[in-house]
Amino acid sequence: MLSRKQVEQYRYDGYLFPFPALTAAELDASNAGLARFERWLGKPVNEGDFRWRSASYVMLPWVDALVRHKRILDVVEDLIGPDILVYTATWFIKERKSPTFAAWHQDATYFGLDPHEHVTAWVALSEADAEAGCMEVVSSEGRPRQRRHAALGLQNSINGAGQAIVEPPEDPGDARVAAMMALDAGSFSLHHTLCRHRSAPNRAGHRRVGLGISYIPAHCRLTGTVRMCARLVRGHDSFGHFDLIAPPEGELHPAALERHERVYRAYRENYAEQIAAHERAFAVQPA
Ligand SMILES: O=C(O)CCC(=O)C(=O)O
Repeated sequence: MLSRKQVEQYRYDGYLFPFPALTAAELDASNAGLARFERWLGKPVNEGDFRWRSASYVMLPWVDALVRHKRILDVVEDLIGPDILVYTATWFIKERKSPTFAAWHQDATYFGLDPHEHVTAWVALSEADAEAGCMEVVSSEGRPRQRRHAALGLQNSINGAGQAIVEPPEDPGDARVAAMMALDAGSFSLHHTLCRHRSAPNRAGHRRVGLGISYIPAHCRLTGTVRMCARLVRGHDSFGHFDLIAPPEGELHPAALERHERVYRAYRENYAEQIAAHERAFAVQPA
């Protein structure tokens, strides 16, 4: 459970860390699960089609267990309330000594969720320190706001669209040194959907593995036209803004794989729609 001070800190900064979550046995089981998944794929998740980085709780029971982990949900509940959906979960993997990085960005940009209450729990399945290219964050200083982005398709970007904030910094906070969200394996950090974050290449001798789980309260809805799926992981959904998905029937079970394809397609459709919506919202108005 979070203290009042921690909740206030999160509301002010837009991030909070570190929190221990997985036992050594859970961590081993998760890494063994990831190795099985990569054997099935025939390649590292991060080198395969982007679909395999997305929403793997739909087809892998051990990831479903991770997104429902009590220690994670207890903390998330203190921030967004008792009725919790998983909107998506993404593998963020950087091979040892690799140039993979993330440019400064905000998760809210291409998600289209309203209100801005989405929180990401970034769960480390390996050590993720500064050398390994852990996440860096800048405090929102109590004034979070959506910044202008462009989907630049940056080379070596860990984010699908290679998106980056493209507006110039305008306040002293922007120039301040970012906090390094270093994590031990098995622990997690939290960042708000409007928190600016980035990460540097992995200079360490080990693979950096993280799963970013996107949690939203059940009252959140999508602003676009795409009907999306979500997994109810705690409480009740009395809003019906999403199609709730069933737990996987088994590891890579055909029915779960079919469902995953539907979930992923809707995710991509919404994402593309939101890129266009963001560009319209920030378009310079003719004089
Ligand atoms: O894992 C990283 O380095 C970046 C992660 C990220 O952008 C996110 O969790 O939203």
